[in-house]
Amino acid sequence: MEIPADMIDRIRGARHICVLTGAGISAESGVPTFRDAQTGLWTQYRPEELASADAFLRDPELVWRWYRWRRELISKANVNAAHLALARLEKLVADFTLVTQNVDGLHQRAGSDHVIEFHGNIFVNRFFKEGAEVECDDSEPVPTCPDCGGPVRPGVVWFGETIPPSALNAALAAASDCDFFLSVGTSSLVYPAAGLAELAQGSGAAVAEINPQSTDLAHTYEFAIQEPAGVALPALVASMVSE
Ligand code: BJW
Repeated sequence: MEIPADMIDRIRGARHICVLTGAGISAESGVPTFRDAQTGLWTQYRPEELASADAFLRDPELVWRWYRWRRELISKANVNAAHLALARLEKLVADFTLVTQNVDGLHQRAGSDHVIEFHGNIFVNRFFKEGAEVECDDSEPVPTCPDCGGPVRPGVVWFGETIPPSALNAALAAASDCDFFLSVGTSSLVYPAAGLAELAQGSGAAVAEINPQSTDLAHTYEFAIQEPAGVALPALVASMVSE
């Protein structure tokens, strides 16, 4: 596939590129997205019914079963061509910021050095009440703190919870400073992440989306590439390095 020449010109001329990724970038690694149909055991649940403090209080064993299933799936997944292309892009551009909504750590495994984890990391454990990180045996149905016995939860950001301030501030600063913003593999339905593109655009950046299904916001962007990330991102990087 070919990336539009005017998009490549904008990227080549950019001083600071900010990329936002969502679950779609890991789809080609076999990690299910949230709003495409859930697979296997979890078809009967919507993410909103599992990814919230209310869901955890209602049925912590169920929520832990979901996270344990996903941890295992992610541990066995391999990085794909899209993750690798972004790791390469980081090295080609002087000022580059990668913000991911994903909790799977696949960007880091692909070699991206600076990743802002907007929604946390699935392999971290935290106290349910205070949120501090904790080491514990997480094979129990509902893991507990070895010292105080309090319940432990996965270190991710659920609906109704605030984004970790350092991640939020770094992402807001990058979106308002960049001159090219690229949104990859996200439905752009979940805020505040979905507002970053608008913030960038309002600050003068050109915005592009890569997604095989056009999103509701695509018509507001300068460029929309309806291709899988594993096809479009390697093509984009190849165009950048070719004369
Ligand atoms: C491909 C592909 C391929 C497929 N290549 N692409 C403003 C307006 C309205 C509501 C709100 C608002 N501000 C806040 C809210 C509330 C809420 C929210 O946004 N709700 C909406 C659903 C309406 N937001 C929050 O609660 C956030 N907190 C917050 O705002 O705090 C302030 C506050 C606190 C208290 C009170 C009030 C305000 C927190 C949001 C946390 C989201 N957490 C989750 C779970 C993380 C943990 C876990 O992994 O279990 O994050 S939900 C889930 O959605 C996950 C994702 O990161 C996030 C986004 O999903 P994503 O990545 O876009 O995936 P999908 O599945 O939606 O889309 C995949 C896309 O890939 C599709 O488009 C495919 O086409 C595409 N695709 N194959 C490229 N090969």
